[in-house]
Amino acid sequence: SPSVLTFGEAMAMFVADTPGSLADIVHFHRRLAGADNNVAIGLARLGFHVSWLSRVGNDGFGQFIRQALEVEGIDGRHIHTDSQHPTGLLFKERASGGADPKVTYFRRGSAASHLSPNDADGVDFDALRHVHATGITPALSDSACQLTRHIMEQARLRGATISFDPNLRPSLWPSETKMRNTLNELASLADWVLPGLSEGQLLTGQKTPYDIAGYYLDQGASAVIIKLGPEGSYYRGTLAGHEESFTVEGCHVAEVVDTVGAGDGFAVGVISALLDGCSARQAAQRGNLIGAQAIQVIGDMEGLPHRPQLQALEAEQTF
Ligand code: KDG
Repeated sequence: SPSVLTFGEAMAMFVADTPGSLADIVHFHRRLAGADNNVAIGLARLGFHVSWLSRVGNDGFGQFIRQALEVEGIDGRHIHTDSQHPTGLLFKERASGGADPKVTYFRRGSAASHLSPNDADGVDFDALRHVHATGITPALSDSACQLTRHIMEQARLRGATISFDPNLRPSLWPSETKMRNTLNELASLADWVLPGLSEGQLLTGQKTPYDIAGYYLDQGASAVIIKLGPEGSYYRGTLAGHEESFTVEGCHVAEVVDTVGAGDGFAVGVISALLDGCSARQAAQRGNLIGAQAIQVIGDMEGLPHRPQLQALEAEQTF
C-alpha cells in the first residue's frame, strides 16, 4: 500500500467532563490531539502505510503518544525522544451548540517545538508516495518551520504528492503577516491545498472560493478544495487533465458534538480518495463524509472510520 508521511506535534489533550470555564473544571478525560497525527490515524485506519515524524518528551505523555499511534499501526521509526523538553499539553473546554470549544495550550518550548531539519535525516524520500503537511508545525518555531519546508521540498523533488492544510492557529504565530506569508509560501510547494473558507480569505485576501482557489492554482497547486462547513466543500483544479470547479453538498449531521477534528477528517477523506485513484468529486465527497464523522464525537479521531465502515458509509450516501 502507498506510503504516506506526516509530521508535527502530538499532545496529550485534557477534555473537560462538564461545561464551564477552565478556571472551574475539576475533572478531565485524557485523549490524543494533534492535527497531523489525526490525519495519520485516519489514513492508517483506511489501510495506508503511514509514518509520523515528531519529537516527544522523555515523559509519560510522550509514551502515551507513542503507544496510541502504535495501536493504530503507524510506523513510529521517525519519532524522536527529546530528553531536554517536555511533551506539549492541551486543555479543551466542553463546547455547546456546535460552537468551537475553547482550547488552552501548554506547548511553548515543547519537545516538538524543537523539531528541525535534522529530524528528517532518516526519511527515505524515494519510498514516499505522499506527504501531508499542516500549517501548525511551521508555527511551532523557526526550526520546525525549516523542517516543514525541508520535507516538502524533498518530497517534491522525489515526485511524491503533497497535501497542505493551512490549519490557522493565530495564537501560535508572532504576527498575522508572518503567518500569512509563511503559509502561502509553503502552500506553493503543495499539490493539494485544503483551506477552510475563512482561512482562505484571510490568507489570500480573496473573497470567493473561485478566487481563493485561483490564488493557489497560480502558485502551482493542481487541486484546491475549500471547506465550507455545513455547506460542504468546493473544488477547483486540474486533476482531471483540464480545469473544472464545483461545490459538493455537505453531509447531514444529527448532532454536532465537537467541531475540532473536522478539518483533519476532511483531509483524510480527500487524501485517501485521491490515493485510491478516485475523482476530485469523489474526493470532496469523501472529505465531507469523514469530516462529518469527526464532529459527532468529543475527541478528534474517535470518529475516523476503518475501511469497512467507510465503505458502508459511502454505500448509504445518495450523492
Ligand atoms: O485539528 C485538530 C487540532 O487542532 C487539535 O488536535 C489540536 O493540533 C492541535 C492544535 O494545535 O490546535
